[in-house]
Amino acid sequence: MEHLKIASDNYVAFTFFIGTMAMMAASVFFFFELSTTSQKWRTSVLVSGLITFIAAVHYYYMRSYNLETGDSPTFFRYVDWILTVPLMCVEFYLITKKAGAKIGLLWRLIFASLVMLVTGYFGETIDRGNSVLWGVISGAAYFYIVYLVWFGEVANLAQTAGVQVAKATRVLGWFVLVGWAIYPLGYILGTPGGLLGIQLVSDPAAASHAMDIVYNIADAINKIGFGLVIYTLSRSED
Ligand SMILES: *C/C=C(C)/C=C/C=C(C)/C=C/C1=C(C)CCCC1(C)C
Repeated sequence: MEHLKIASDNYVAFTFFIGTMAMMAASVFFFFELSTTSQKWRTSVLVSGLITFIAAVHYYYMRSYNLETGDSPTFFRYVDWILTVPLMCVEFYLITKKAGAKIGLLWRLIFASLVMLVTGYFGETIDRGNSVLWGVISGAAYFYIVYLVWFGEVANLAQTAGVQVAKATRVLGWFVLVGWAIYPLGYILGTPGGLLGIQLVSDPAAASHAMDIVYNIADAINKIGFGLVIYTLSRSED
């Protein structure tokens, strides 16, 4: 097989490569730190490591898929998200559990995240002609998660779970509000519906490249950043 080289102006392949490395390094870090993590936070830090590890495996695959075909690995991107985003919901449940979080809250968060991702997948692949409609439904599910974390049950429980949990939940809330909002931006750049029918990038290849770069940057920020907030919490006093 021909040896594939990343061209110096191939930012898509480059961000897939950096993403793979970053997710691998973060996983090694979280897993190794487990041995010095107190019992109370061990599951939370383990889940942080699982999130970046699952992403590392997908990124390893997506990196070579993209390099060999030049295409966007949309299917595996969504497989990754469908596994990792619910695990981020698990993190919210785990840190508020001691304050009385019920399993129903976890299921609601997971259900909303699945609606958000499945409708996004429809808009990107199966029914691209209606990408605005699917994007709006996905956005509604996204705002429901934002609501739960900022004003709903997660926020209320975090208030009674101690200063450190409240602080961590607030920072994670910023990740959900700002870090996760990068994804709809990638979707708007990459789908034909664009933003309410306005196509921002008209060349289809350039649009799909823009989308991949935005998603790759967002994944690194959100998965590793989220994990580090949990890690910091595990090193706090309460
Ligand atoms: C590690 C992966 C994460 C945190 C992925 C998060 C993905 C989203 C928040 C995606 C959201 C979308 C919308 C809100 C509307 C358009 C379609 C999506 C799926 C890109």
